[in-house]
Amino acid sequence: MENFYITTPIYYPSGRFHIGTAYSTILADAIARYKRLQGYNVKFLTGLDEHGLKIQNKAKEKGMTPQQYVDDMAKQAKELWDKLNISEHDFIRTTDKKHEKTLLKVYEKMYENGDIYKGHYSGWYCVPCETFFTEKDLVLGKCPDCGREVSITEEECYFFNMKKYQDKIVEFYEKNPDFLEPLFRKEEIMNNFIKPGLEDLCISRTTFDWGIKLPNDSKHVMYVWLDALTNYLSALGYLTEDDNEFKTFWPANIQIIGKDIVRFHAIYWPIFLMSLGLEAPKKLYSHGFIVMKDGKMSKSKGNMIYPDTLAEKYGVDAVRYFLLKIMNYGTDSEFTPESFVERYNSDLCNDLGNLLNRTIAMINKYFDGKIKENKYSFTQFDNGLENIIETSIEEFKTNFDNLQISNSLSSLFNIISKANKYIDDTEPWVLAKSEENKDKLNCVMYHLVESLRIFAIYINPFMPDTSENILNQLGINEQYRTLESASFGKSENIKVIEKGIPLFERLDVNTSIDEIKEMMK
Ligand code: ME8
Repeated sequence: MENFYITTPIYYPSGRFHIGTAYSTILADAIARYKRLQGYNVKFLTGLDEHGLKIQNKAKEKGMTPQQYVDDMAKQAKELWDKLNISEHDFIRTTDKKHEKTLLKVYEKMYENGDIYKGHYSGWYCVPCETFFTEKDLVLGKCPDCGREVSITEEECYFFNMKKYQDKIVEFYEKNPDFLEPLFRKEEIMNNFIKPGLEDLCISRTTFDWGIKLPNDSKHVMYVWLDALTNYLSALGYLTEDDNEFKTFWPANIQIIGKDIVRFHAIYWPIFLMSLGLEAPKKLYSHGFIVMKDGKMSKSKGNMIYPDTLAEKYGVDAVRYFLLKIMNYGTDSEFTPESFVERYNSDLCNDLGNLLNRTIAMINKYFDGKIKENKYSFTQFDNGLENIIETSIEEFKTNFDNLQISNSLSSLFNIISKANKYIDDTEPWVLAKSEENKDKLNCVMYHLVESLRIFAIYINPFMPDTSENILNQLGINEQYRTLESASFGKSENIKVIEKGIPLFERLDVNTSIDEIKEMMK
């Protein structure tokens, strides 16, 4: 069995997890699930980035110790992933002993290689971002990442010798032009950061103590980014006695990140790996941000939306579908209550839900719930639908493999809209009027069942419950729920449920929009 390792960023537990954080995890989950369907041995990693001044301050605000605070947040994160139906995964925390063991060894190895030296750092420091900036990095005197105030800070620190790797990172990108997607992000990184010349990176701090102490100088704690990036290795037991998973799963096949942390993953991360003599991940995919009508989500604007609140009201699959559908490849997309309700009603309720309901109702009405398999075409529209299924699946695969996730969903929903049209074209209610059209009618029903069955198999990674629900209502045997069986004409002995259960209840547009607005805080 081939192995497949996929990771999400490890999130800062600095507040309740919003829909943006959920997007990265749901996207990674959809990929992990699809790879499992394809038969890969998948390791799916997510977790929390628990150290640093920001977390230390947050805990203080709440009157808790940092450890108590992060324990509480880790519980919340795990509950959220359960609620959002995130499939089997490993959950790494940077406060795990396992992580600390690897991190210390990683540091020692880099130190022994001569990549770390002691010096002084003076620069503009942004506390929330925990990043130093040079004068020219600042935008109107403020942090270029978050726009907040920065202050001059000077401290003794250990540096990682990035300059030593300047040529190697350029060469790495020449040899691996597809490493970072989308391509325009690579251009940005190349032009704005690599080509102008790398600066050595300060990898320790003395101004706070909520972190892992350097093994050779306990006044210093590890800088959050060296700490955080190492999670992808520590979760596999790298440089510990139990490193089987490391041997099995490294290098990662794909690492999912948001556009805000590309610089860390596209420059420092491959360089750290070079220093350790390790291969870089095969792919780094940076997605865009979910934004609101008035720009970035933020508590102060009162425009935050939480995935669990949304899922409690409208169902997990609707939230998963919506996020995966609206986010275009690599760019920002807007969340609006209007678009959520519109997609829910049109794609899920009208197109998909109605197709299933009509199909089940007709099979019950005309055939007492049971139809025969029917691989032959009886109407002039059969071949057309069979071809659509085939080409849509091919399109789906190409889109999915190219991380065009939203388009891959369109490919699948094309089957649904064409199957709906097929009903209008074949007019089963007319065929039902005469006994001699019985075979034709059976054939039409069989085509509808097959369209829904194949759709349900492929939609599983995106909407796992809906997929199962469709297959159950259609009475599809286990053997016809696999990817191998997902082509036209495979299923047989169909006995559908006696009374169909709606997959998605139609939403009243205005009421629901108001409800969602109410949820936004
Ligand atoms: O940066 N839309 O953690 P973080 C889409 N701990 N995705 C969003 C988003 C939005 N509006 N907001 C956040 C950190 N994300 C570090 C990472 S990894 C070694 C360390 C997602 O909690 C996106 O994937 O700030 C982004 O990269 C991540 O959350 C940042 O999470």
